[in-house]
Amino acid sequence: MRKDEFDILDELESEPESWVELEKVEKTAFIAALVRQGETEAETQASINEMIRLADTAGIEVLGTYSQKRNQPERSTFFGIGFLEEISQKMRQAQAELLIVNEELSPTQGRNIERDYNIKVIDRTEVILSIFHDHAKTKEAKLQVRLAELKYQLPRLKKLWGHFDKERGSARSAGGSASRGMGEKQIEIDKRLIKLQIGRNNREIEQITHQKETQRKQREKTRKICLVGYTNAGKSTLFNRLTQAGVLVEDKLFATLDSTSRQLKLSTGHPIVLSDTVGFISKLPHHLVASFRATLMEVQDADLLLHMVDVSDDRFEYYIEEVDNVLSQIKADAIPQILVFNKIDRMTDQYISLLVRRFPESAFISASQDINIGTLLAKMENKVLGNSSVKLRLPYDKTALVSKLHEIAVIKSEEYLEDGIYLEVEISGDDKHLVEEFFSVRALQ
Ligand SMILES: Nc1nc2c(ncn2[C@@H]2O[C@H](COP(=O)(O)OP(=O)(O)OP(=O)(O)O)[C@@H](O)[C@H]2O)c(=O)[nH]1
Ligand SMILES: [Mg+2]
Repeated sequence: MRKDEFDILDELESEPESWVELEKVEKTAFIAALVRQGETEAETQASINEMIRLADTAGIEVLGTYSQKRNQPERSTFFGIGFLEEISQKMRQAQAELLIVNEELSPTQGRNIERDYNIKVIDRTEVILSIFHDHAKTKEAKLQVRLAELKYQLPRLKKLWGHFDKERGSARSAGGSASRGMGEKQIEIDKRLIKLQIGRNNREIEQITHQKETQRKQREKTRKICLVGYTNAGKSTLFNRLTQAGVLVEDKLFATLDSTSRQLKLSTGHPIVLSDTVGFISKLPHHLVASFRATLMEVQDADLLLHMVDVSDDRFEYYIEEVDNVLSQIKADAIPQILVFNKIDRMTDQYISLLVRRFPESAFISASQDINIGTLLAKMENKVLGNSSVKLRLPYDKTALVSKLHEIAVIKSEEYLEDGIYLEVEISGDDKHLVEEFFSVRALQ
C-alpha cells in the first residue's frame, strides 16, 4: 500500500495534469431552498428561478422546486427531517436523479442527507463550479477552475469514500491503525494527492500572475477601465462594441471566464485599456473568488469600473448590491464607478426617464442596439481623465501648442483674431497644466 502511494505521488509530481471534460450522469433534479424570516415570496421565487437558470446552464432539467421556512439551517441535514422525507419521496415518484440545494452545504450535511434519504445531493456551489468547468477554455481559466474544484473537494472526500467504511465496518470496529477501514486509508492518500495538485496549480497560477504583473507594469501609465457586473448583464457585448474584439457573447450565465483587454483611443487621443472580465453572481463560491485572483487582478488594478446592470431584470437593485459585495471582497470597492444601465431597448421610455431621475450620474445604454454609446464614452472620459472644457487665448508665437492641442484635446471652436488665437477645448486633467497660463474668460464673438 505504502509503495503504491508513493508511486502515485511521484507520477503526479512529474506529469502535467490533463483537463478532463465533465461527464454528467444525472440530468434531472429537484431544487430545495431555505426561506429565512423576512424574505418575501418574490425574493424566494427569484432566487429559485436563478438556481433553475444555473441548473439549465449546467445541463440539468429541473422537475420540481421546494422551499422550507427556517431561520437557521438544521446543523446536520440543513433541512428538517419531515421536509427531507417528503422531498425524497417526491423525487422518487418523479424519477428525479438529483437534489440541488440552493446554498452551500457543509460536507457533513451533504453526506448525511445522502445517507439518510438515499438520494444524490449537490449544492449551488457545485453547480456553479461545473458551469465554470464547462466554459473554461484557456489555460488560465482551467487552472483557476481546477484549483477551486480541488479546494471544494478536499473536505468532502469522505463523501466519496465513506461507503468503503460501511462495507468494512467490522474491521474498523476492532480499532487501531492496522485495522482501520479501507476508506479512511484511501481518504488519506487522496487528501495528499489533492494537496499536491493544489500546490502545483497554485504555482502555475503564480507564474501567470507574475506575467500579468509584468504586463501591467509596462502599461502603468495608461489608464485602465474595467467592465464589471452580474453575469449576463451585457459586459462582453459592450466590450465588443467599443473595441471590435469579437469576444464571445451568449445568453447564458458565465459566458466569459477570462479577462480580455484592448487599447482604445478616446476622443482626446488618450489611450486607455479596456478590460472585459468574469461576471459575478450572488453567493459566488468563495473558492472561485480566491482562485480567480489572476483574472480579478484586472478589476483591482482599474482606475475606473463600468458597473453594468441589466435594467430589464426587475431585481437589478439587488444585483447591484451583490456586485458591490464581491467588489469589496476583492478590495476593489474604493475604485470610482459609473453605473451603466444596459438593455434599455427592452424598457419603455417612461420607465427609463424615471430611472434617469433616480440615477442622474449613470449612463443608460443599449450595447446591442447601439444606443447612447457616445454619451457613455464622454462620461468615461470625464471620469477617468478628469476632462473639462476650457476657453483659451494663445499668442501667435504658440502655434506649436495649437497643433499639439489638435492631437491631445477635442477642439470645439477655433478663431484667429487680432489679439490671439481663441480656442475652446475639451482637455484632460493630465494635460491641463499645458494651457493653464492661457485661460481666457472672454467669450468668443
Ligand atoms: N435586448 C438586449 N440584449 C442585450 C443587450 N446587451 C447584451 N444583450 C444580450 O444579453 C446577453 C448576455 O450578453 P453578454 O455580453 O454575453 O453578457 P456578459 O455580461 O458578458 O455575461 P457573462 O460573460 O456571462 O458574465 C446576450 O444574449 C446579449 O445579446 C442590449 O443592449 N439589449
Ligand atoms: Mg461576458
